[in-house]
Amino acid sequence: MADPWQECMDYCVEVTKQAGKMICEALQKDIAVMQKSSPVDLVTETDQKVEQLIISSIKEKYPTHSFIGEESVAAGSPSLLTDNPTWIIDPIDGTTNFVHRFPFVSVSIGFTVKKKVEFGIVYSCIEDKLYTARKGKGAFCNGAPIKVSGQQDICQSLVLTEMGFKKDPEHFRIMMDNMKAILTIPVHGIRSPGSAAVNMCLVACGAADAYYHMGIHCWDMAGGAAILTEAGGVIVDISGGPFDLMSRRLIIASSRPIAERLVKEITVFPCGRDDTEG
Ligand code: 2AM
Ligand code: CA
Repeated sequence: MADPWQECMDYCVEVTKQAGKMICEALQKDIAVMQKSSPVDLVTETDQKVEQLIISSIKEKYPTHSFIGEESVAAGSPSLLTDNPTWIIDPIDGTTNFVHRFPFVSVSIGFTVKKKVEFGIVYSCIEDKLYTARKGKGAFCNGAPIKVSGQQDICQSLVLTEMGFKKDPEHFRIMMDNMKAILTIPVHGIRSPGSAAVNMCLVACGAADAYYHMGIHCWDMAGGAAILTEAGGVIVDISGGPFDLMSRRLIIASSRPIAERLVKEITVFPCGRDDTEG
């Protein structure tokens, strides 16, 4: 039987490439920066224009599908995941990197049907790396198959995380204590590339062995989740239970022992849900 979602994926690749081109062109010009929830939560005109381009292109072809886009949600659209085919879009993942021209800036799109991710596309556009994954068909970077490192030993691992926007003192303390606990296992190191979607792809291609984060959103995770899973990675909730796309938190790893060890080391702070806020 023909794959019903392959055509959507092929179209998504084309739209994502156009979006990446728009971002790279914007990087050549002055960037006007605006604030969202706090002085360190940034947005630019390019975030908004790229999301408009992606949503209008897809809507034209698939008018009955649903959309959850970072900038549309910021403007008041609901972020409820239903059984309807749904495109979950981050037009620029790594907006702070974009503003500083720090070279990890991505377009991330995940496509769900009945709340399950069917495919994911992440385009790290400055690096010109296009990551793609269709459920059951493997993960690829620029067309070449990728897989996780398979590392089992946490002491031999490189771990990714991000520092977050909210500077609630208690969250800040837990975030720092978590990093200290992980560094003293010890691990080889902790890195913060600044784009959740790129982080997931770095684990998917074996350049890092784990990534954990509390406070991100479904649009930061949806595309990367498909890529990581298809590359043979493990994805769990920060507490070790099943991963929940709307839960705003995750641990991913190259193997189950590494994921389980991180679950033990990490103290969880509340970060809300995407489907109950705003
Ligand atoms: P963004 O660039 O789309 O805003 C770096 O902090 C990474 O975490 C980026 O992928 C950033 O996405 C994402 N992120 C989104 N919301 C966040 C939040 N509330 N706290 C921390 N990181 C967040
Ligand atoms: Ca974004």
